[in-house]
Amino acid sequence: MRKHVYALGGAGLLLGVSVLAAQAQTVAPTTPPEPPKFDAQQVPTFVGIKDILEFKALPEYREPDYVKAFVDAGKLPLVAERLPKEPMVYKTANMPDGVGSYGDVIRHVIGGRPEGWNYSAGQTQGWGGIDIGLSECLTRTGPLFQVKAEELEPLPNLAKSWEWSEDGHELTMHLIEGAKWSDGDPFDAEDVMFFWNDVLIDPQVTPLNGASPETFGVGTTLEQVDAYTVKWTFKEVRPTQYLYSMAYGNFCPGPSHILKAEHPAYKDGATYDQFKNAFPPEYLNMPTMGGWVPVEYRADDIIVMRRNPYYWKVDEAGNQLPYLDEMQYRLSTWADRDVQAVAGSGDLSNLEQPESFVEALRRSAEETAPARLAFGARTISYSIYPNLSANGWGEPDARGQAVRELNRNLDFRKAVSYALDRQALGEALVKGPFTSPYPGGLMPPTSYYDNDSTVYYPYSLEDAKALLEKAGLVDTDGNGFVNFPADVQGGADVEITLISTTDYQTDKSLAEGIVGQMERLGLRVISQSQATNQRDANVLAGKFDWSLVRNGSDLITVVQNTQNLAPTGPQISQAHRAGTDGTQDLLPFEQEMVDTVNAFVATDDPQERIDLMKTYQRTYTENLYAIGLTQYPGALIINKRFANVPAGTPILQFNWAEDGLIRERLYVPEDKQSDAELFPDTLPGAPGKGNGPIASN
Ligand code: BQZ
Repeated sequence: MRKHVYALGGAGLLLGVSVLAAQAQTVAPTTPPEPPKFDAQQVPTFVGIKDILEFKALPEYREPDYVKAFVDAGKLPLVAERLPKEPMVYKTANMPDGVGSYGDVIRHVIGGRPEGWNYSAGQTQGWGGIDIGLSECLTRTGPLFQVKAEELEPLPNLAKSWEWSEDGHELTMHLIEGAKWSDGDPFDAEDVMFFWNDVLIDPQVTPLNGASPETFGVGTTLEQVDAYTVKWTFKEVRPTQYLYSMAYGNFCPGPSHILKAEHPAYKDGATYDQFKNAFPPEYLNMPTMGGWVPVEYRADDIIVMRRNPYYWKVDEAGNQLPYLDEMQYRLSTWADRDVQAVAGSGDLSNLEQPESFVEALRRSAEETAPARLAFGARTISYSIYPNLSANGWGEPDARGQAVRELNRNLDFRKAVSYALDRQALGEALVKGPFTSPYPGGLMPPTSYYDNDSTVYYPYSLEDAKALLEKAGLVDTDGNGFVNFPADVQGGADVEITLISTTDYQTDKSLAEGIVGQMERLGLRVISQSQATNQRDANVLAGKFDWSLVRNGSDLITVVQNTQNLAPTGPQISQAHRAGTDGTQDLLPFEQEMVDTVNAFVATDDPQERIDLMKTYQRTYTENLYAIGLTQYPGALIINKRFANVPAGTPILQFNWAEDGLIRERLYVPEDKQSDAELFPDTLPGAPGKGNGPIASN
């Protein structure tokens, strides 16, 4: 494919550059417009890490009566033997309603569909809190929204403590001792080393959420010291940043005693595809370190989970958690999740689709409303990510390659940004003070956000058209859409595909809005809307021109998934991964973003980190690494019968509310408990296809 430099190549073109293009921009970039006032309805009670939990042995432990029946029937060891030497103990003072009572079910509704239980090999369980609940990780960050800024650091979890070596290159981590998987098999360093060696390091395996070795720093190593101790060695000095990366979604080890048996490195003749698909949804009682275990799966209908009798967390009274006996996931749509939550037939929803705001607000304001609804800060945002790879990522055809070259042209990206009427895009979702134009980059809720370092290209179709021409695109056949130069694609109309998911009305509305606004600019954009699992697979494989993305916690917090803030490794960025030769053809501004993010990870100096993020924000928004669209607050909807709901739980910050809520501490007072459990008084049975829950007798 012959490389083409638009503005400069082909004499004819220069002549084609009209006076319009040559004239200076009429509307200069500014700082972002002031968002409409919208106060979060609840603020967290800020505490220190030590106020939330600790690890210690207690004089005695308790369990639900029906679980005791399993012990009496000889089907389970004593509760004290099922717990680790020092369980995690949640502090009562941090539990809004204190020590809870056992019983009842929480009924989730989700829009995803489980591919299987092999999180380590990249299968989704359907999102909506399933994978979060099943995947306990080395550290935990979801609940950090309630931690004082000056004490902010990841919570211990499977790793209960750690210490740095003198020179700051080694981090020794102590795992909980004597904990078991939900089938009773011991959890230990073997599980952690299997995840490191046979999942992360193994190039043929990528866990869900896409962690790679570089997620923990280029050149980082991990070794086992003993059964409950592992040691990290980093190139950087004291990169505390990586402790956040060890939380959900990146370092959540699976049950090696089950996974190893199917892994090609240990099972002769097995393929990686067979390994990935070895645990389909019909395979039940899949061992987990989480609070609940899947015991029933009915396709397109429901997943039911029952409490994990070996769960390694307790309250200060010694009650083994969780309090809730059952967890259900109705397999429906994300929009239905909102409807069922406000109606009371579902129990929880992250109200994240503005199209549902007005009805949800109206219904939950009624006296008789079964659920309470609380808006948080503006942490939901959408952006267009142009595919910036020109060296083969996703094996683009000639048209695709030509679009990649355009995407890599700043004038082109500016033209697209100027042509976006972000106010209109937001108002098309919902009227009122919810949405606000979003330039891209870091979002205001993070303390690292600096408005003066944020470049915003205001809506100006005139400037957009001038820049499009400056990028060498003119409507040569007069059909209203610009064409490639004559020697590219034979001067055909430029056609750009915008990939998005069909699973959210918001994504559909925004995609339609973008297509319409680009048509006004004279740019033909074709919407390619796919089911999430398919969309995710295509995006990971680089098979897209533009991708419509709901941004994650990295741009909200900076400290969570920091490595995702720039293409810091070959398999990290969602817009620019390695090409066919394994290298990344980063543009100069991308390299500057990578260097800035790596410098941020490598320093503990608070002021230096603030300054680095100012540089990051300016480089990102000035060069339009991604093109921001709109931002708005989400609201947590939860049934009023639940207690211990932390005030001000955001639907998304360090992680989704399904993590932030600490669901193992949620309970329903006995007098409010429902009879909605589907498998009362049962526990998970043995792992296996077609198995299910078991009774004590
Ligand atoms: C929350 C979340 C919990 C993934 C998913 C889904 C995937 C993405 C994102 C959200 C769903 C819910 O989001 O929308 O409210 O419950 O699950 O995991 O959008 O398609 O790949 O990143 O988290």
